[in-house]
Amino acid sequence: RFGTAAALDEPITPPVEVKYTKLLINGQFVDSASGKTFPTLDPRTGEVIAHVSEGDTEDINRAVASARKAFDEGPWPKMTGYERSRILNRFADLVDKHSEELAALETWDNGKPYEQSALAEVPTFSRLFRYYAGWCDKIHGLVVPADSSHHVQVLHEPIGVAGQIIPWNFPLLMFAWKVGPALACGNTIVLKSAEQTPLTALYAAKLFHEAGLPDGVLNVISGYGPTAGAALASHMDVDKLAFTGSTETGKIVLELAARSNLKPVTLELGGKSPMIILDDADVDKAVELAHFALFFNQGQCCCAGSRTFVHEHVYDEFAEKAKARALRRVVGDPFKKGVEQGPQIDDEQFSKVMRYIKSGVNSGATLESGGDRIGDKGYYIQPTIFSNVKDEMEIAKDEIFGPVQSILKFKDIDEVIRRANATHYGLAAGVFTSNIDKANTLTRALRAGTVWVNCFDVFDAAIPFGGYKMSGQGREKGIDSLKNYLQIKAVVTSLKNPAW
Ligand code: TXE
Repeated sequence: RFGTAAALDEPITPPVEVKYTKLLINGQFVDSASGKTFPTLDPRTGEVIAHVSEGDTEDINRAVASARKAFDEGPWPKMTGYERSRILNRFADLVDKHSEELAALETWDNGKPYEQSALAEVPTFSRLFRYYAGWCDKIHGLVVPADSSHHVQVLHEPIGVAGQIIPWNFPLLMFAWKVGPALACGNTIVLKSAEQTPLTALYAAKLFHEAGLPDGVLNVISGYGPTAGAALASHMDVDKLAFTGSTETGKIVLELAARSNLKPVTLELGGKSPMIILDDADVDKAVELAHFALFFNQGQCCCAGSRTFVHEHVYDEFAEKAKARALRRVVGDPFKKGVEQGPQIDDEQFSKVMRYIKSGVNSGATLESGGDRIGDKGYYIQPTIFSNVKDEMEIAKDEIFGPVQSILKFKDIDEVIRRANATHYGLAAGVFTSNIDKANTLTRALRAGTVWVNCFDVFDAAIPFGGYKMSGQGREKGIDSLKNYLQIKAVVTSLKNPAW
């Protein structure tokens, strides 16, 4: 079952070595001021991959000073857009050249299947930078009419030093969503990676310098949230903060930003996204899509379709087939070919997911499949399915962030709209139907930043992503992401001769 046993026998040796473990400040790899390091662990075994320099307040101060200098003295913000675009494109070329190493590091540090890293995430990573390279020389302001005799220009300027805090579930992609627009607009950056996955951010930043990025423009600090992360969020010389992570921590960083210098904050937070299967659905296809929507990336997606609402007419057939699909899911060493699911990221997330599985059982939901860990080391969890899930159960309300699918039954569209929207979250939603009118009703009624119709997790560079309600503020990717990194200046000039 779960195609696991052989895969878990002996961990495959990752085809890569760890080259960069220090902090990257002002173009140099340096030790942390305290000299401290922390271990980054292999989720397959819980063993140490490498010891990484542990940044704290003093390192954040050094990194911000370097980003400040690079912003104030240039050349980065003063370069032409075309020059900046060439560096971003050169970086994307280097990523493609080193794609296998990057993919292997990502999988080693995070536990996601190597095929996913190599075939989807690293190519998407370079694609995102090419997208933002395309924007560099197309960012411009406006001339607007005035009632009086004035010439009014609206200038779009880079906002300054951007602080960016990213999570561990998509270390490379979250790096791209943050760094891409900030650089395209001419800003400088201090990025704090997640403590669970510091390796690929350091590698990518090194490639950026090889591509010709001036020193100080992109500084990368590895370290913990309440220390390095909080120091960045509350820094008086950081002009803008972008954060992806839990809603709980999002509130903390927003408060730190407000209490320090009122820097504007974009937040991309948790979710409990509905995946709605209507009664006209081809059940086999719906099962596959809903399976992907939830189990992709070990269920560790902010937009995971974690409330699978199925119409009562197809409910029993769907639940039966969803169970069969979960039992076929191949779980194992993420470096092994054909593996669909690796381990959870760490002990904390593993325990959280196991706790929710217990909660599902105790609250009376029907455990259709899974429910246990796999093996006795690392953080592997069986693909788990609950049917007969009720809205008030914890597993239907909280973000589990693991391979646990909850299947709920509904009778009609008005009911499912009301129930799907009855959450503090509003990140994404999925709709599966062949009826265009029902699809249109749902896409407009659902209060979520993205609604996928007959698809899920489509993440092109140009598609904006972000949440309603407590799933966040602002949008990343697409044209909207640029607004996060621009300051708007109105220049009003008196016209000497209004007639002309
Ligand atoms: O998140 P945190 P964690 C959700 C998911 C998961 C839960 C907890 O439900 O189970 O959050 O995960 C930094 N000041 N998501 O604990 O704490 C931290 O170092 C400044 C959803 O990993 O939000 C890391 O870099 N920074 C999600 C980042 O915040 C702080 C992705 C995220 O960590 C900080 C990950 C502080 N006081 C988890 N405390 C998504 N939206 O995709 C922590 N950090």
